[in-house]
Amino acid sequence: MIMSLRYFGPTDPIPLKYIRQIPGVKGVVSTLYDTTPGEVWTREAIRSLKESIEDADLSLAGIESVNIHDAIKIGSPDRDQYIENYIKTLEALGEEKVNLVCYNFMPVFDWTRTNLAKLREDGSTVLSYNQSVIDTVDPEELFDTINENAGDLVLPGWEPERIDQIKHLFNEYRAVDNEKLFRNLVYFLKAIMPTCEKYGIKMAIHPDDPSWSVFGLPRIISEKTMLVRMLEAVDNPCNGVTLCTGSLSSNDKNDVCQIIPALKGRIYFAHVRNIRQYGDHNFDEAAHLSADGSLDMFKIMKTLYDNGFDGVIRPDHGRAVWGEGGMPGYGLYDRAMGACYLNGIWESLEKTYPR
Ligand code: DNO
Repeated sequence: MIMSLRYFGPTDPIPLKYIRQIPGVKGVVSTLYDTTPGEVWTREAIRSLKESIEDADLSLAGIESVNIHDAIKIGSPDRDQYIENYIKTLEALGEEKVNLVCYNFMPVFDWTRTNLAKLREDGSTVLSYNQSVIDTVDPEELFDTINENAGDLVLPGWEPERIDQIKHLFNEYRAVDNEKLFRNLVYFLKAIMPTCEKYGIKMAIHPDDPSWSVFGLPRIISEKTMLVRMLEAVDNPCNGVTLCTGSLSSNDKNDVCQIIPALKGRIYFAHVRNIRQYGDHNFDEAAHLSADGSLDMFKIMKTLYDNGFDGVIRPDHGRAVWGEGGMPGYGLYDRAMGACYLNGIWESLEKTYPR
């Protein structure tokens, strides 16, 4: 298991040297933040990212994310060109010996929240989702609110320049239902598998967050059946999953500890965080500790351990604590506490159940 942290590149308020000081954190996952979906990555840019990380005595444990152009998700006539570009990016990553790629297949939006700083009883703030807000707001308004609350920071998945495309994208997705989106995912995966096999690149799809349709858009990677269907449709070891406990558990009908065994051997990356589920389609994020939220983190880690998980793992969104500002969900302190907590659980598992 490789414990890592997400790193937002040279403009990340959390420098690599701080990440290096978290006990047991060996690597980071990152991406080329100055590229847009569909662009071909150069070997030089990848190498420079990798070297900057290695200079800090950490490893580039994987890419989160190489984002997928909407033409591929929609299945537009120009999708083959974008798939070709994606393949070229994979080749460049493979040549630079980067072999874990996280991506998602969510239309238009990546993760969605309605509040980036909900005040908790302990004085910290967390990201939260309230369905009644989504039901009354239009997507453009949400986009503006998210960006206003992000201050000077650019939230991944919510890049301000995307606002101009939103209306157009909603029109394009009108003809795409869940089945079509699924077929487009399979088409994409089949096309990239030979390159992944050549370089030993593991693709790890990130589940939809939250795990239901927002604004009427199709969403397919939201529960066990669909994850399994996706793995079976392209039954290749290079086609795998990012197990995101918080995203899947946004729907309280998803039991992560039942999902893990169904994906056995194909979980290459894990985002492990806790959430507080309440009511239908509402949740707040939480500290990683089991007692702080609705999830049994020990049971989740044990289920990963028992099912032979040996991939890259990272704590996920944290609370904003101790006066820390910065990127919502991605401050240093609570994620560092999360990493230590998860490492502690893992150590006790290794010592109690040597394998
Ligand atoms: C949010 C993250 C997501 C994730 C992408 C993967 O904080 O978990 O943005 O990186 O969905 O492609």
